[in-house]
Amino acid sequence: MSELVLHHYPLSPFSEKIRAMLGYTGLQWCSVITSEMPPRPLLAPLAGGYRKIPVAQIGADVFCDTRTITQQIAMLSGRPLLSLEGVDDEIRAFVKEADLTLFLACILSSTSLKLNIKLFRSFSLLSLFRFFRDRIQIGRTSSVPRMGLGEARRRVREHLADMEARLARRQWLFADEPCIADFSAYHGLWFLTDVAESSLVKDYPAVEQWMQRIRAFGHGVSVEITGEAALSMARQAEPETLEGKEDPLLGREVIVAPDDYAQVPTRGILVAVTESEWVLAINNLAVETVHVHFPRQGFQLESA
Ligand SMILES: N[C@@H](CCC(=O)N[C@@H](CS)C(=O)NCC(=O)O)C(=O)O
Repeated sequence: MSELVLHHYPLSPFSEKIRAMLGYTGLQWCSVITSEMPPRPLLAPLAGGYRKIPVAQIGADVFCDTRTITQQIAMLSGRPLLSLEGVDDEIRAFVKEADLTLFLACILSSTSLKLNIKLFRSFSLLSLFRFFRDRIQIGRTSSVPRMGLGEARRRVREHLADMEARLARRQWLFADEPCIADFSAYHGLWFLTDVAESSLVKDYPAVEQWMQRIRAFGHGVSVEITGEAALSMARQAEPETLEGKEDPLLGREVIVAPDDYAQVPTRGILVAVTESEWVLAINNLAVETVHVHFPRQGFQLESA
């Protein structure tokens, strides 16, 4: 099996979750920097309509959503605790909350002059306008219950207090080594602290030290490649053989979309159904055939 390719952009919190995990595992990876919003013409042939970031790729297999990406990292690194499949229900529930409600609470709580200055510096005026318009549109079409700034800050503080209590007992949130929950809890706080430079975490010393331990993992060993090179890797590879269970929709054209926000659908032939994934075959001139893996949790599938 060939190397893991990560399609991401520097300011993306969910990408930071994966970059930190790659640093922790020491896996080598190829980095493709993509833009902060569509159009992403070199990624679209690989991921169909799926528009969230990050996306990972191993040859002609494409992994959408960090739920499928972490499963691959757990397998490649031999560390089962890094995937949802390798942990118990309590940890899964924590990750679900951290990746949705708490992530959104952290993003809302990150609104600050410092963040705005950073955004002004990294975008042209026109792309900044497009960026805000894009994110407002994502918010408007989201199915996640809205929360105000006060509510967001209150939730972040509650979350930090819970983490502080856990981290007073041990170095990592649930085990004596990092598990998926540590990386899920980290990325929203990374955006709040390292990108928006909020001081909210300062009142929680055990959390600050834990963040420092995760930062120290770095991002591992990566080589930057172009989007064209990633497409050619997919063209030159065959998708991995799949094992799954029976399903009446197998072999039929289906549509898969996230059920929370940025619900842009992907259309393809359903080629495998497992306990945790739906896999769609997509064909186009740029890649010939790729298998696109979606988690079942947090997504909806319907016949096309
Ligand atoms: N559930 C997804 C969430 C990914 C997500 O929300 N990513 C953000 C960036 S951190 C995103 O895609 N924003 C819109 C965009 O970049 O186009 C996952 O676990 O990968």
